[in-house]
Amino acid sequence: MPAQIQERKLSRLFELLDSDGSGFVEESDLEDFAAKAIAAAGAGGSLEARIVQREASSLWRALQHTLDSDGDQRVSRAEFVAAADVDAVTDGAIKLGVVIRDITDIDRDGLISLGEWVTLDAKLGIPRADSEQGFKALDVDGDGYVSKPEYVRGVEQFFRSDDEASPGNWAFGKY
Ligand SMILES: [Ca+2]
Ligand SMILES: [Ca+2]
Ligand SMILES: [Ca+2]
Repeated sequence: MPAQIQERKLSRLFELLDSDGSGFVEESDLEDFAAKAIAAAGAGGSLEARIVQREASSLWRALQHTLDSDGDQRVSRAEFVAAADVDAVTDGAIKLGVVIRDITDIDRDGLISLGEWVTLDAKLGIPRADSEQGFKALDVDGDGYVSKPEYVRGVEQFFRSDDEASPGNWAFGKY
């Protein structure tokens, strides 16, 4: 069983993914999530956009194979929060997070600025205050940017850490 904090984090992510509020995450929700990240970056039609779409569809397949225990092609909240214990899903989610990071770095300076971060989060439906708090948490060295190592560590902590003090818990805002 995942720790309670991991259930809370994944529950938050579930709500972001289930954008139509149907109570289930389906393949179309993963496609929408990828499309929003691509639109936020203005990256439509690019090679990077295709990589994001491909990783989103790999993540859907991992979810379906490992978590859709009743086989109805949709993942309920209860099924989804079990993801914390499934490496195929957390690996896929971290990979998707990393390729989304690459397109979110709109000016390609290797760093995510607050402006780039909130642009993405606004599109994903994360409230501004949560987004800013998430940015501050992931910017561990406080230089005003989320570097690639800071980001990757944060996303890994979001999916894997059961420590209440991990900055990455804030990757998708309040949880
Ligand atoms: Ca299901
Ligand atoms: Ca940048
Ligand atoms: Ca930083």
